[in-house]
Amino acid sequence: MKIVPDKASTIANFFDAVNLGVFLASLFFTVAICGTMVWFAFKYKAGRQTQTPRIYGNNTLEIIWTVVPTVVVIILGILGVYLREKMFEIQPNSLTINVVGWKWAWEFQYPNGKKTSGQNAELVVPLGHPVKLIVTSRDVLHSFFIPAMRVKQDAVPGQYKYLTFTPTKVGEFPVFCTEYCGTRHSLMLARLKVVPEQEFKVWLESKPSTQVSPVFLGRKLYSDLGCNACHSLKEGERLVGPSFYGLKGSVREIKGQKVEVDENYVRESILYPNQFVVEGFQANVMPSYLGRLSDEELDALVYFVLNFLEAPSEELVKVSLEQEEKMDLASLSPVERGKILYEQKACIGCHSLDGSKLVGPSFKNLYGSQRKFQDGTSAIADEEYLKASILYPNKNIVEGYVAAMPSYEGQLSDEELNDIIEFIKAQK
Ligand code: HEC
Ligand code: HEC
Ligand SMILES: [Cu+2]
Repeated sequence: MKIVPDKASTIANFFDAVNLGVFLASLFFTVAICGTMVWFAFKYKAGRQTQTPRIYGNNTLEIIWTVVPTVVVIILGILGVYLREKMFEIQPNSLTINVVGWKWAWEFQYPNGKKTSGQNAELVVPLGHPVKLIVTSRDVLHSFFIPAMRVKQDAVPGQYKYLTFTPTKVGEFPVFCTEYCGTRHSLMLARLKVVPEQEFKVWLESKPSTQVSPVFLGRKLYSDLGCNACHSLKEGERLVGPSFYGLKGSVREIKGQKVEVDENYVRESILYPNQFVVEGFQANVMPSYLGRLSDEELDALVYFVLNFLEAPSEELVKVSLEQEEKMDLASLSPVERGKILYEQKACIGCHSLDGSKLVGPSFKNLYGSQRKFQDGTSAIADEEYLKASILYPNKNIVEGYVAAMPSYEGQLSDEELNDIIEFIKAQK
């Protein structure tokens, strides 16, 4: 029987040393205190002649038994804090793997989309390479525990938590859920498989073609949901919102507190954009995407926003190729072409087609309707009006909205403008 699990990560030895230190310190004081107690109980038993000496204070003793335990506890405390720092230290070249727990299995997703899941799912990692796990849950609290790596992290629905380790030993190690999560909790197992770097590469590349990488999906959502209308990917480019370039790891101030931008920050920004507003930008401009994304989509979008710079460029090329394919469709009707522009020019981010209010008014039944403006004037939404609204959006601000729409002057050809207007006219 093994008392201590395999030591298979860089922190394992140090972890065990600290653990042993705590254990020995506890053992020493337990024996010293209980031993003295038992010894005195015998020595000064009732009926015996020996009497306890009368001691009226002993400064030397008092100092020793105050100072020694204090020093021991402080040393253990410092070692513990240092160990904790080590456990969550993120190396810049880490392999990032998403870990999702649900009743009752773990799922692992790699940057290229490869996924393993189900009972006894395999978490394959390369030997000697730092690994960062982003842990979350789809239902209740779980806890992700790899004894051989000496790391453990809660999996909390709606939050991203981290775990890092660097494996130092090839082999298979058990993974547990250590938070009671329902009847089949004890079967919520997985296996960590540490393999040589080369073998890992081969394994990672052998993926069924249907799997979509989070970067690819995230990049697609970034366009499809119209984030690109307001957020650039270029350094320092300011649109309606801040650029995503360099967002990862930068510091934002929320309610007077400095927080580092991480997965949780981005997730909150997408679901509750008005909870904290970036300095120098307008509030109430970004629409909430709460309820508009599946869990997988949200994970992918968050991943993309933070990691697109490090993403394999072929993934990004694949997206633009797919979009070009869509474009190569001269045979389409103006309304169909207009729909593509509606998506590509990011009108979709601010204007719905089903009557619901996003950042801007819905296009449903817009054509031919009476429009009221902030300054009290009004107009009928004819073709001229639509054209002016797209080219000079701030001339008339529709009642109940803010001036958030960018001008498309010079960004659309006459033909494209015409197609979009035809598309808007068709929204009945
Ligand atoms: C209508 C314009 C608009 C759209 C569309 C939009 N955003 Fe925003 N976004 C903003 C503005 C303005 C801010 C800054 C003010 C704030 O924090 O609310 C912002 C802030 C953010 C932030 C915080 C950025 C930082 O620098 O701290 C993130 C992350 C973000 N948006 C992600 C997204 C994603 C992802 C999408 C698409 C699903 C999206 N946004 C769509 C306007 C938009
Ligand atoms: C960043 C968000 C945003 C984007 C992107 C955007 N719009 Fe708008 N749009 C608005 C807002 C807000 C209004 C209402 C305020 C105003 O009139 O300027 C508006 C108003 C309009 C109106 C007038 C609507 C009415 O009810 O009278 C039209 C037409 C329009 N937009 C077309 C477009 C088209 C076409 C695109 C894409 C090429 C587009 N918009 C992209 C935010 C946006
Ligand atoms: Cu569990």
